[in-house]
Amino acid sequence: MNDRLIPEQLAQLRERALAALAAVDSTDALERWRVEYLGRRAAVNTFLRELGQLPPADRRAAGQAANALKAELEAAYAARAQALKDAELAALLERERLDVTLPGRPPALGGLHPTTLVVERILEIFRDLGFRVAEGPEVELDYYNFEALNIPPEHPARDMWDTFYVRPPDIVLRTHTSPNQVRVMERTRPPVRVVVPGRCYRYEAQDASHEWMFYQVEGLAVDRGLTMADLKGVLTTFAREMFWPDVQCRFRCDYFPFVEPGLDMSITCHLCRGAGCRVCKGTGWIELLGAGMVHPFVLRRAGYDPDEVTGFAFGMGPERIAMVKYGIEDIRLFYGNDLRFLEQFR
Ligand code: FA5
Repeated sequence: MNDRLIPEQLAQLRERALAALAAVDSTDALERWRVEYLGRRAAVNTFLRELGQLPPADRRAAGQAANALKAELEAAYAARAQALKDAELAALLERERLDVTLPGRPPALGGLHPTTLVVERILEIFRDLGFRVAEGPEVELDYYNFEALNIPPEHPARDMWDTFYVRPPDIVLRTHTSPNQVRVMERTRPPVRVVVPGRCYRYEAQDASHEWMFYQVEGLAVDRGLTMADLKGVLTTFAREMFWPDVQCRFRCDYFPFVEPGLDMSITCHLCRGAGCRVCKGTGWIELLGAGMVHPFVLRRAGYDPDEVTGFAFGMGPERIAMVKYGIEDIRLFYGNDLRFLEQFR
């Protein structure tokens, strides 16, 4: 080793090492740098190991200079390592930074089902007319669904209601809400004014106006001296509240074993206002409900005296009412679970 060259060699080494360190941009590169400039075979360590080859007079100064350089490189290494760590942390924070001023993502809000909306409105109208709300079981006894309603076993009118049997022959899924006429009368004394909403089931094919599961709202009023005029008055008032004030109601004779006389009520078609269209099948009328004066047989079965009191009853389909109200042309949309349909009623 040429002693005069020593300071210059160390200075060059220093410059190279520091320049290389400045270019280090990752922990891997930093490790490679450490091995090259501070490792066992690094120039500065080789230099220190070979100090003994220098003339004794030069050794001390050369040793001090080399040690100083080594210390400087170690310090620079530590500083660079820290800087890299800081940069990594800063990048991480930047990636995970929360901008609290960003507009939030609104959660998807649910809404009430159109059937629920209509059932609630129906109940509200009848509450205002002095009716109270009751409920009854969906899994029903044949007795309440049929027999107590004047429909004995083998009666041909059973064909009007295709029935799901839960346990034949005596337990069924109710085919209508009418069993609640008897259930309510059994536990109340007249006067009675009650509406009963709920699901009904029928073993029948689906089409644009028929579902196998649908809702009904039953109505029942029993008191001294109730007549068909009361029935017509209540149902007409209901239709005016539910639809529009000048809605036309049409009552026609119909047959249900548990009423006498029996009738059905239609209203003018909402789409064509009576002119005739696809929805009303050209008739200008849409059938909404069945009704009638409670049959003396039913009153007697429930423990009432038909010579003392009379009553009227009705059963309406909320889906059919919703179809009129919202212009829905197919009942299968109600329980098809298509959000594009349901979201329109939010
Ligand atoms: C009845 O169910 C009688 N219990 C109604 C009644 C009550 C008459 C009290 C007299 C006294 P009906 O089967 O017609 O009658 O049904 C009544 C209403 O329920 C229909 O007008 C219709 O709006 C609705 N409905 C009946 N079947 C279905 C069905 N498959 N899908 C959707 N709605 C239906």
